[in-house]
Amino acid sequence: MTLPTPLYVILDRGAAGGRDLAALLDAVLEGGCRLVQLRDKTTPLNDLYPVARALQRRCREAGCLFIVNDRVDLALALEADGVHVGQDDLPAREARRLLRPDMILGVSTHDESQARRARNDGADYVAVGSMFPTGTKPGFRLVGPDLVRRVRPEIRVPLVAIGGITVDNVAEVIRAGADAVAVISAVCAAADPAAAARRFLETIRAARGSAAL
Ligand code: TZP
Ligand code: MG
Repeated sequence: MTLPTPLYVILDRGAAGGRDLAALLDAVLEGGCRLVQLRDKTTPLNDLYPVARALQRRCREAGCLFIVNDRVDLALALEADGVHVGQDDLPAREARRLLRPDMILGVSTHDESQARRARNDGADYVAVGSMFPTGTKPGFRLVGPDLVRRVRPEIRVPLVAIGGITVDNVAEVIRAGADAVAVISAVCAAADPAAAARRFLETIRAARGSAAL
């Protein structure tokens, strides 16, 4: 699988700070993002379902992939484009077994052996982080762009860098070999999320151009 876009925006209710997720999604789409994840660790599933359904519909209209964080059951019920699991969620191998074959499986990893296992368990993309310190994930493990550099040669599935990524440091992780970057606060908590998404895409494009030189 190849990721259709290098910018992966994670819609996180906490980071959105009370802003409506549908409005946030519209802004992110306007900014050019075509890969979105819903991450909501607190809303009861019964309440989250209709919200997720509405966001998914909007993504479909816009030609944007819609991935569900943590919950394989929700992803299956929605027939979402995919699900993203971490090291504390349903094991990736089990998620892969439950998902439809065409659904995307993303897995969060924090070292080489986790990245290898994720790939072997059927991940379509492997997320690595945290690239930089972040206030969004308590207890984050700081691995830096160096982990991207180390796993790049042996992990052939797309690598998504995550954690503390901003427009100012995104070029560094792209040059380290990341295919895409996943961001929460730098877009969801931005005063102008559409402009933030646009600036990310421009900066990533420029970094890719200079990496190829
Ligand atoms: N996994 C590793 S770091 C992180 C997650 C979910 C948080 C990313 O959020 P931000 O605000 O982009 O640093
Ligand atoms: Mg998780």
